[in-house]
Amino acid sequence: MIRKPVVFITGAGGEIGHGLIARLGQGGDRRIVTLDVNPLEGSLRHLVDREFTGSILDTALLERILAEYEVELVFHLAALLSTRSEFTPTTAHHVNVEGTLNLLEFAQKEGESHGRPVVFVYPSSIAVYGVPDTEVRARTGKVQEDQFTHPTTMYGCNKLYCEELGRYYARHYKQLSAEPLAGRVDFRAVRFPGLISAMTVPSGGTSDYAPEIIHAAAKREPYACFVRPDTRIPFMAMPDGVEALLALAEAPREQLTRTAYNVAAFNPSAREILDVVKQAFPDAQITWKNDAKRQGIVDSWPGDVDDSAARRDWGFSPRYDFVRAFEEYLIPTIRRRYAS
Ligand code: AKB
Repeated sequence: MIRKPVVFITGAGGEIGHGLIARLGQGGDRRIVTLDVNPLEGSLRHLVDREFTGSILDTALLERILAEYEVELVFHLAALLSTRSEFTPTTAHHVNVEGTLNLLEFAQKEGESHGRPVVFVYPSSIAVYGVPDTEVRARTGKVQEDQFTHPTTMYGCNKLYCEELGRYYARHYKQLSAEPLAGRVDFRAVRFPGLISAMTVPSGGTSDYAPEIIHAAAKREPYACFVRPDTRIPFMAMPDGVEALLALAEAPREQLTRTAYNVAAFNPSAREILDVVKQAFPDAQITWKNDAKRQGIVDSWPGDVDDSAARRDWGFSPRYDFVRAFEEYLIPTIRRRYAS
């Protein structure tokens, strides 16, 4: 049987998967195979060649996909996000760590079977950071990749460790093994800030307050924001997040000087987000109701990150700053979406 070359996306039905499939589908030149615990939304189905409904913990299912397809590129998006992971830390560890290990093994075997390294793109997160206190946070400004990597959440620990696992699969096998086919995983990670999509509302994250404010206002639903108005973390509009994944996947290996790269676009306070949303939706009913646990999580994340390595090595350059993200992407798209 001749296997078909494809891009493989796990967690395809989630926020990033939604944007990535829509973007890859525009080009139409790549065959897409997806895996998600839930069936894909109808609007995405025609863009994918084959949809598998199942878990990344199901190694028999992964073996089946391996036997049928020649996977050249993996976007491993499946994960439980930070707030959700705090409620079910051992489940988070199973899904986020063991699931990633399964996918790395899958990629290693794929690479061995077709004789070329498989590019493995992994969305890591600003959750890998644990800034000790607000004074250090204010004093530090833009955090670099190797600073404060002491996460306070299970999700942050999982993401940081999986970056290291990816590094192991990419480098350790190559250096220590006598096997000519070793080092078949070309692992690349991007540390995302909070992502804001006009098309979907996230679930289980701690940066979710920003998209939740915007979507609630557009739907004319009341919303109680769970962080203080002065809370400030980095964010990015989803189209820039998707472009970042694609640009990192395409970058020549020899240009990459790191395993994991910071990326960011703007870092408004929750109050600044509310102000622009109120201009667009003057009837928005947004109140403040602090959740100490979730506030503690965002306070441990940096107020901003230094993404100069991503800009230098693979040309990361977000199109949307704070004003453009709201004026040209979020507000008009969300308005249209709920109007229809
Ligand atoms: C979360 O809030 O858990 C995610 C993230 C910042 O990785 N959005």
